[in-house]
Amino acid sequence: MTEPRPRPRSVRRRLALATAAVAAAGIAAASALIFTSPAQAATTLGASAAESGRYFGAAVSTQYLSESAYANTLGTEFNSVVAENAMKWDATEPNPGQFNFSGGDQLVNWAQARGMKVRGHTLVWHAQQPGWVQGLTGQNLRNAMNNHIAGVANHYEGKVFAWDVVNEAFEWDGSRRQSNLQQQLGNGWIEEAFRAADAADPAARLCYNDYGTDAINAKSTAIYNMVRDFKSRGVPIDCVGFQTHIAHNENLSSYQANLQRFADLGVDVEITELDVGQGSGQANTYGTVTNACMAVARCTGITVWGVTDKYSWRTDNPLLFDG
Ligand code: G2I
Repeated sequence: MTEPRPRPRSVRRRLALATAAVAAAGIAAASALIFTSPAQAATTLGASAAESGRYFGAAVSTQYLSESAYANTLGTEFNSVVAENAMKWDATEPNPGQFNFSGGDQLVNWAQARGMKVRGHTLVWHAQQPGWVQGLTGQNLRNAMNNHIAGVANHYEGKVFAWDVVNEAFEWDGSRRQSNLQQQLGNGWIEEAFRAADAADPAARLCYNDYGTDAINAKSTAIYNMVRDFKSRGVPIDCVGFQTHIAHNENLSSYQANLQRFADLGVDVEITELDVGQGSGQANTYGTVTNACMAVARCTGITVWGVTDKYSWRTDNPLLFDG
């Protein structure tokens, strides 16, 4: 990742973005709770989401928790967090069987002290694998995957409400990504990962998480078919995460219908990594995504992929806040 660079920004634009998301959440909540007086309407993202039992979270890099502006915005506006990197395989198991939970624990403690929920991200992914995993083959990789899931999910049992058990296992055309996991373990590896996670933490919500699934398209349909198959065979899956890394002018005409068709399979849906590129319509796009979640009863919450543009993985100012 390149060094974050300072960029000039408009405070007014920031306020407009956050207000669009709060307004979208508040309007839907108010129509459900007709006794909510305007004077008592929530003014933060987290409190607005909580009015309908949802969460509004942010991805967090623990190294920035010591910055007061970052920590204040995070603690004030959001009621859920996810580790941007600290709970991934390379961070949590740098050497075989030697776990390091320092970053993840720091975030969990910070969140718990403030009554915030914690999402878990991510148990199994083709990226950010430690070097020792990348060269494993066959049964050795299978054992490593299952041991990793058990070690991490056991450690965080009772502390995270949901896990992204498997991340980004499909290609745009709906085929399986030809990762080391797919090539070494075959088609059954995703199911195996969910069963291992269920054994390690039976109470956590177990999610499949991916990007490019913001419409009814070949990729989302392949994932839909997998989830339908899992539900029909009793494979323990509880939720699907829609990352929603999108452009300011993204075509979202089937976004809500797509969420709804997954919900109709009997899983929760979550917006897990929302960010929207800067440009005309950016605030409206945040509003459209928020309204879609509010309109789907099983859409349990929204997470934006970072607190401030200053530390975003993208360079097109995609987040709700800055310094
Ligand atoms: O790529 C955006 C997201 C797509 N979905 C899965 C997410 O887990 C992913 O997050 C990003 C993080 O935002 C980045 O911060 O995942 C990247 C890695 O694939 C993260 O970047 C990495 C850099 O590549 C490393 O060089 C760096 O050491 O962050 C690491 C920690 O700062």
